Amino acid sequence: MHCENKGENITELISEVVSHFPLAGRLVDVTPIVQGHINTTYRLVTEDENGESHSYALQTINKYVFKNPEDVMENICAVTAHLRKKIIEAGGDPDREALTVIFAKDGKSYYVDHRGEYWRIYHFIRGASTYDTVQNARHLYNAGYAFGRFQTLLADFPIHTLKHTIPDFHNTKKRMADFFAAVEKDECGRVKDVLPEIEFFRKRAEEASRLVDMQAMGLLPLRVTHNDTKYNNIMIDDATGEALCVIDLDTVMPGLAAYDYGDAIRFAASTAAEDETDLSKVTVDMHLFEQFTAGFVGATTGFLTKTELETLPWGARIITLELASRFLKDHIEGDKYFRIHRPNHNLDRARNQMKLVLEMEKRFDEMCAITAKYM
Ligand code: GN1
Ligand code: MG
Repeated sequence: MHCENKGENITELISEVVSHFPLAGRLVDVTPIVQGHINTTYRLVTEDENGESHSYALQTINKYVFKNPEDVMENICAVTAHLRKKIIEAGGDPDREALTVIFAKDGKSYYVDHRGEYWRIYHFIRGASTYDTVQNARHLYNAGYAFGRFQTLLADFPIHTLKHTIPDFHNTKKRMADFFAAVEKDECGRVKDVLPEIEFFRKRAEEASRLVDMQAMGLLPLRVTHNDTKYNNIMIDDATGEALCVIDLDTVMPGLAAYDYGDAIRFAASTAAEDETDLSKVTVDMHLFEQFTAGFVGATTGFLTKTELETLPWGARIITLELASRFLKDHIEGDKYFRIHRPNHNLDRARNQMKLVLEMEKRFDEMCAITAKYM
């Protein structure tokens, strides 16, 4: 979805979309929120007749990525309802600790505009912020705890009812096969320029299957996982620094606990941004690694099995390898999936993540020792 590209007046379009939702008062402000590589988000502010303002998050669902937006919303509605119940039972504040979907006036959890684009609205959680980089180590402990708690709260969710909104999303075995298929096809003639990078994946193709194979053998269970545990998908309370709420629930699906853990490590414990091109800056910050691990393991103890906990460091290594391959695949295919902001952006991201894999390989014993310490 990129309505700006279609030459339409976005303000008019948003007013039209918003008129289908029962928001409090009239729309007074729309601000785009630039974050994430997939969906487009706006913060809406309305003012009611008493002069009080209300905030909402308006999003389009990217249909290239999510082929069936209705399934995405079905999962999100079910999961947020479950979280809400659990948070109330635990004496928490469900309006701040979980996302709240605003249903459209026709009772649906989304609105489809005249071009067939899907829109949804959440309450905007006030007094909390998301961050692209870690401000202090304690925040990361809290984030680890929040992502761990997310899985724990969903432990009794009927997992079989979840729709696979992106089939095989973290099937790292299939991801590797898809990557090599794209190399074979070479639809943009870019393969000749990335031969050493491709070799990197050939060497590691087998280890990418490690956890998927363990799951197939019955050694690892499927959990209700978030599947996109980037640090900026956690809202941190401005007042307390607590990780308040897990957001971006589009990819909630059955998955492996180790990949939720690992994807968060990949993003938050890296010493550089995901697209940093000075690769000498990219390594794992072991202090942040430990903080996140302590929080995550603390929140999941008694719930995750011993084998699951033992596979956490592999989760970090393999999910980083997966993402490196996805970025390079998208570069090879002409940048159709991840939004880019400059030429070769996906290639830069791929090289960055490959460097991070190398760093994790070097520090793997240390990563395992730290994880073991908290088990
Ligand atoms: C995408 O759009 P965003 O940032 O929430 C992607 C994740 C990647 C991430 C890499 C549905 O997430 O899998 O890890 O980019 N989401 C999807 O930054 O593919
Ligand atoms: Mg996402």
